[in-house]
Amino acid sequence: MKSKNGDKVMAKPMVKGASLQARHEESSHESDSTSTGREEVPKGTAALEALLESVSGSKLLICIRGYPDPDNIGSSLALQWLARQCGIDSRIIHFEEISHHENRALVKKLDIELDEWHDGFDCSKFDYYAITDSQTAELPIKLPGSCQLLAFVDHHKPLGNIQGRFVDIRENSGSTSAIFAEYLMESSHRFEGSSPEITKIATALMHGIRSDTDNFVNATMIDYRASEFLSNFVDKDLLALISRQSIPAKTMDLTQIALQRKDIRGTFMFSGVGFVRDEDRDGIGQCADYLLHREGIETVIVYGVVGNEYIDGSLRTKSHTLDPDKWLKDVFGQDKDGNYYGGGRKDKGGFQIPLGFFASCSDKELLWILIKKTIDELFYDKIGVEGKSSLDGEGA
Ligand SMILES: [Mn+2]
Repeated sequence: MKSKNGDKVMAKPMVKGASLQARHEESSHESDSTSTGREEVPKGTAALEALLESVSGSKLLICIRGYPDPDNIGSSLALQWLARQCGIDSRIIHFEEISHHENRALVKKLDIELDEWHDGFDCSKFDYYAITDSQTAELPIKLPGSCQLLAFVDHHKPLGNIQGRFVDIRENSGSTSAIFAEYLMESSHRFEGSSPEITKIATALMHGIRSDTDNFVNATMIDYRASEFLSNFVDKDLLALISRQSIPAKTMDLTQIALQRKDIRGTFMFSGVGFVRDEDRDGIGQCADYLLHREGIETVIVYGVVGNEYIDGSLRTKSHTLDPDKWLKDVFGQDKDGNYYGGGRKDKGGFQIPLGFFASCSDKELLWILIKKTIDELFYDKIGVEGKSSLDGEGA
C-alpha cells in the first residue's frame, strides 16, 4: 500500500498533531503489507529522534497520568532511555498512588525509579514534559508556563486536540509499549545487548504489551512485531515473576478463610467467607477460581457480605452440564422489579443480594449465621441434598 502523500511525508522533524498521526497509520500499513517493512526507517522514530536531538541538554518531565500501570510504566522507561541517548535528563513522575499489587511488584522487582508527586516537588527545573499512554494532555498539576509538551504518545482515541511538538497516537496498536518498542527497534542509538538496563526496559515493555492486550488476545500487528523484537532482551524469569504476583495478600487471606469454611456436597463446594471489605470484593471471585482446582470439585460458590451492604457471591464451574446463568437464576429468582439476583455465562456467574434493612443489625455474628443458613438452604435445595447448613465457619 502506498502512502497517499507519496514521499512528501518524509523528514520534517517537528510535526504536529493529526497530520503526524495520519502519516503513522499510513506508514504502519505500509510496513504491514511489505515483507521487508524495516528497510526504510519510518517517519515516527526519525521524527522523534530529531526532535529529541534538537533539545539535547534540556530537562524532561515524563508524566504518568492516572494510575501507574504496566503500559505507562514501560512506555515511560523507554522514553527515558531514548531521551538519555539524546542528552536529555529526565524524571518519571506519577500523580496517583501505585495501587495494584502487580504494579508495585513490577516497580520493585525491576527496581524502577519513579517519583510520586508531592507538594515539595520542584518542577521549575524542567524545560519540557511528555505524556505517555493517556487520552488527554491535561495534568493534575500546574507546570511552569515555559514548560512545553514535547512528546505525546498513546493508543487510545484522543480526547480533544493534543498540541505537542511530537504527537503519535495510534489507535491500531494494542498498547503504547508496542509503539515505544518500535522506536527502540528503529532507533539510531542501538537498543541491544544484555545490560541490566536494556533487560529492564525490554521486560517492562513486554509486560506492558501483555497486560494491555489481555495476554495478546487483543494484540495487533504492532504489538506482535514489538514483542518479537523485545523477546531478544527480555528476562523471562523476571517476566514470569512479575506476572505471577497475581494473588494479593488479601485474596490469599480470603482463600484461607474459604478453605476453612468449605462445605463439600458431591461435586459442589460452597463457602461463606463472612464480612468482606468493599475494596476486597474481587477477592471473592479470585478465591473461587482458585478453589476450583481442587480435585473432584466441579462447581465452586464463594460468597460473603461486601461492604455491609449486600451479599456478593461468585460461581465457577468446570461442569459441562451446569449452566451458571440458569442455575443462579433458578436459585435466587428475581426482585420485585423483575431483575434477577444472579446470572452468568459459560463457566462463571455471580449474584448480589442487598441486605437492605438488615444491614443495620448490630449483631454481625448473628446476622451472618442467618445469611449463611438462608443461602446454604437455597443451594442444598437446588442440588437436592438434605442437610443442615454445615457448622464450619459459623460465627463471623
Ligand atoms: Mn495502554
